[in-house]
Amino acid sequence: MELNIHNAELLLSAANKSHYPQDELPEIALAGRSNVGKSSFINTMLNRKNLARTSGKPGKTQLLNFFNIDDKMRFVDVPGYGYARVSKKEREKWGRMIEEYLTTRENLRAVVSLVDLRHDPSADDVQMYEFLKYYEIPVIIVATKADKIPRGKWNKHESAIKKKLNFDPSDNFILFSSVSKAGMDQAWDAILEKL
Ligand SMILES: Nc1nc2c(ncn2[C@@H]2O[C@H](COP(=O)(O)OP(=O)(O)OP(=O)(O)O)[C@@H](O)[C@H]2O)c(=O)[nH]1
Ligand SMILES: [Mg+2]
Repeated sequence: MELNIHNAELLLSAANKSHYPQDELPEIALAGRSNVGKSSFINTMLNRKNLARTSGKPGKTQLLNFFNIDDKMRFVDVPGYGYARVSKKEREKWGRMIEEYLTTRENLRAVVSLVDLRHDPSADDVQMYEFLKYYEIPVIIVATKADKIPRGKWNKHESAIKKKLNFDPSDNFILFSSVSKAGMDQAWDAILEKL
């Protein structure tokens, strides 16, 4: 697929099915802990500074944000999980929103599941991976913030993450940095392959 990544925009934000875009374009969703770098991933992949809004403030993204890329595909930025300072009620609302999207959306081709390369995956990270495997949703694991780990230690961190996730070797695992752009080409290859 020929994609002009410069032709990208936020199409709409939605909390439920009735507001999702109504067409057949393939979608790639971004999932991960709050602050892991989902919005930064989108910006880096699209070579934009702040198309998907990022901030030091976790829990900023509250809705599913659909980004149109060249009228050929979409990224769907999903609110992060595991942010401590939200009420139980909000967490439940989040759970329903994300579950509805992931289990019913026919446009969904794969989920890019982001984890922080520096740390062992959280219980929520493990649960998300298990959820995606259970529903047989194709998954690409992207380990973010690789610039914060010396290259000589990347392997060690990668192995620890794979072990904790009970990683399926047939899935993609990509080391990524929004700062150095490491892993960007690999991530595009993996995504385009899923469309
Ligand atoms: N050094 C470094 N910092 C990063 C990287 N990716 C993201 N960050 C920083 O991490 C913080 C959070 O990034 P976001 O992209 O907003 O994270 P998010 O997953 O979208 O967070 P929520 O929308 O709250 O779920 C920001 O300060 C980013 O600049 C990376 O690859 N390297
Ligand atoms: Mg975000």
